[in-house]
Amino acid sequence: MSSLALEVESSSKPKHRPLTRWVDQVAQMCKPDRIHWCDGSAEEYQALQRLMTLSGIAIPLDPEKRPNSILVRSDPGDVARVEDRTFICSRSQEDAGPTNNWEDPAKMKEKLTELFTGSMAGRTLYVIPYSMGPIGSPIAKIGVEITDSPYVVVNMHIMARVGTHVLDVFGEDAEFVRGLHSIGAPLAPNQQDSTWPCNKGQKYICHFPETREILSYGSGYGGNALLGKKCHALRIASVQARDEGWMAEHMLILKLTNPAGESKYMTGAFPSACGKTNLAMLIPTLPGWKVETIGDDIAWMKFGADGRLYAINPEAGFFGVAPGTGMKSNLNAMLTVNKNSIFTNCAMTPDGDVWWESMTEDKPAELVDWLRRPWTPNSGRKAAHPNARFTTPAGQCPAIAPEWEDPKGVPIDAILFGGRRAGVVPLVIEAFNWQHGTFLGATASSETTAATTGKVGQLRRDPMAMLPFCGYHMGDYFAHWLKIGKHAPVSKLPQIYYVNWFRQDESGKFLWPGYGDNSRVLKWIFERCDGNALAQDTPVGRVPARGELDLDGIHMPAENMEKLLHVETKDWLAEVPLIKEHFAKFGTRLPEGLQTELAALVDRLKSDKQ
Ligand code: O2Y
Ligand code: MN
Repeated sequence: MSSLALEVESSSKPKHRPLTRWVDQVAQMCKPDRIHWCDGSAEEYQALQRLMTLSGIAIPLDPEKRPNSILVRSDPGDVARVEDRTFICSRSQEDAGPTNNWEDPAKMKEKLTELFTGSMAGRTLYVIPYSMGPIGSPIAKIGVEITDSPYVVVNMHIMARVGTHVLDVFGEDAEFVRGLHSIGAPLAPNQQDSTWPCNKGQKYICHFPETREILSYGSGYGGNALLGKKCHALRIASVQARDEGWMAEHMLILKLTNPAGESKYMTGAFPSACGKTNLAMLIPTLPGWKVETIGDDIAWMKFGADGRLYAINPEAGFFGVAPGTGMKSNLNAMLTVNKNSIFTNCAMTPDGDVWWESMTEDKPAELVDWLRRPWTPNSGRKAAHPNARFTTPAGQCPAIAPEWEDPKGVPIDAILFGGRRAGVVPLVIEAFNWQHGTFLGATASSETTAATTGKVGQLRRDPMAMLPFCGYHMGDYFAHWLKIGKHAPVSKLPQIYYVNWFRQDESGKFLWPGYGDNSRVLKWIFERCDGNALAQDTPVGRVPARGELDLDGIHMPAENMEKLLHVETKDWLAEVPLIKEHFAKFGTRLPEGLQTELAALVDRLKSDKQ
């Protein structure tokens, strides 16, 4: 691979002196064979795909079946984000808080300088100027990723706005987030490269929030390597948002339209494996209702001049989990990945297409699995890796909302939190107010699935689904949420909800049909926002009043509906010590407003019991 030069000439070097100086310094340290300034063009994308194909990293898929698409298989030791190797290197350890790994920034930089020195030998250093968010949007931010991985470049082409036109935003002196990434696998002269070079034993995903820097070493996979996504758009951006009075959240953004043609925008924060992408692309079963997608993973929200919160999707593509995505669970995602997509760690069919578990009802008779071994349904193992991914342009999604790239963003009416709970938590709860909603988000919990941790059914608190992504002390993050709630009149703030699609009956059967029927809950939320649906107070929040959830067209015995919305006082009282234990982690940085909410919950539960 080292002998293959890029076929495109790049004339994209900018006039931004701090940027060119930084690139020069990095090049001196990493010692690449070549430097390529990415221009973000289709020609560049094609040249890189060709390069990856010729060097054996990528397999082009059958152009009749999946035009302009490739399959890439990673090293089995580099298949997912590595939370235990992810660090927040703030000056003070206290500022990283109890939920992040911390290391002293000077020490970490010393360690990383050692590792980065010569790390790109034999390789090309790519400079990727990118914008998170539509170029020119007042909510968007710019960054530059330097990487030695062509796989990262093609993924960034899809996931962010990349290239020469972004440099206009840089001008001569704009501030930007600096991200340096190396797979940590220098090549000696004439050394044969592997098809997924990486450094399994030395992974470091490091964030320097005060200086807005990211240093990522050793992994070429997903969130570890595509630095615009989790590293910039969540961990660094959450700090920028705190400092500048806006919000960077791990949330989908959807547009819901009723049969009268009126629309509302909602965001939703759910931990991994709770179907965020599916909800963002949902096809309602309710006649006349429509969901359109703005984003499936990250929302940046800022107050507009009218006092409302406006959200943009900072990303330009979807990096979705493939297994479990099929015509029933997510038709829109399946149609999105029909072309111009990158598939990672999926299985391959004999006729040059990709396959993963639950993609089709019937399993193919034979495949090559993600580890390149022959596979049949009798092999007794999965054909695709459980964290296999598709990278695909958001604009290709049939459900994409026409305004998804509107630079001013979309005004948010409702914020949803959620998790996977077999018991205790009702199908939907409306918060009494912003502070109570913040409490619901801060105490959000989910039972783990095999896909998340390997252990099934363990309760994990994942506040606002930000546990792995908050770039600072989570107690301060809660305080920031409360501060946001004081910034605007109550009437302008989004309403906050907590949903749980996963409640089960005594025999372990799901009580709620899920999928497109989740639109019934969205409809209730929509109508609540307009004051057109009724709710009933419970100690934990407001639930739909009897008969207010539209169940037309589904078979839902009344007793099941009762069970779905039931608030069992003794079960909630049993949650209280767990919440206390969770809150205790944040020590003195836990804002008083959340203690007040916990005390109020206990009072309401106790008076309910009497
Ligand atoms: O394993 C990875 O590197 C991907 S993680 C990811 C990708 C897309 C959207 N969300 C996530 C996540 O972990 O929340
Ligand atoms: Mn995510």
